[in-house]
Amino acid sequence: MRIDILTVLPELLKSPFEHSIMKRAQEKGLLEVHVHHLRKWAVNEYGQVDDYQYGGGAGMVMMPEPLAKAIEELSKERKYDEIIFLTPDGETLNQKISNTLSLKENILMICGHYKGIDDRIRQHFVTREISIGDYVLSGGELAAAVLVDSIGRLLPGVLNDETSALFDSFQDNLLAPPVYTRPEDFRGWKVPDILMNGDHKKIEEWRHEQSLQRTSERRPGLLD
Ligand code: 6GU
Repeated sequence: MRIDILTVLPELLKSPFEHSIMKRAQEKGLLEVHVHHLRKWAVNEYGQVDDYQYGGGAGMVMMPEPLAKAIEELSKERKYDEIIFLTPDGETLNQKISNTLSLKENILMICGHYKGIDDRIRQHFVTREISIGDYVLSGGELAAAVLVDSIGRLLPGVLNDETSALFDSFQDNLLAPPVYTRPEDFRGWKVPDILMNGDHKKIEEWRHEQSLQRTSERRPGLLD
């Protein structure tokens, strides 16, 4: 899969993909992330990409021309399956959306800034609008990083048996069960006996019960 990201803050998107699973996904050639500086398509030599909003009001708006030019130039090289605008008024991200997006070949993400982007870009180019939750971030970059990570880890071959996504929280609408490692007795706090007796069938039953219990206590809405 290839993901292109349009942003006015490319520096913010360097580190998130240079470590751990995202790094491995790229090294294995399963994921390509290309970050593009929107200023490359600025309307003048000063690098302008935003302007005052019509109708008045505080805050700048990202101009349509740089975004349209960038989208069109990138689209000449490949057909995007989705052009996603990261925005707090988009559809709230969940595991199902990430699962669906992980099946695509080419995705273009647009990070908004200031008051947002000229609505004509949303109407004529954007195919999907995604938020990562009901709170406001300064820009779409961190949200794009979250989205890339949640998609990238689902690509076949990225995770191994140990890190398998099959047992993640949310993959079956259940939260993950509690986990323990050495030592067996830490400050008098003991690991549950059932995990120590080697009966794998019993352990799986226990984990499933714990998942159900956690989900009903913490996120009852997931069980509906
Ligand atoms: Cl995608 N962008 C911004 N600016 N804030 C957000 C968001 C996105 N998702 C939640 N808050």
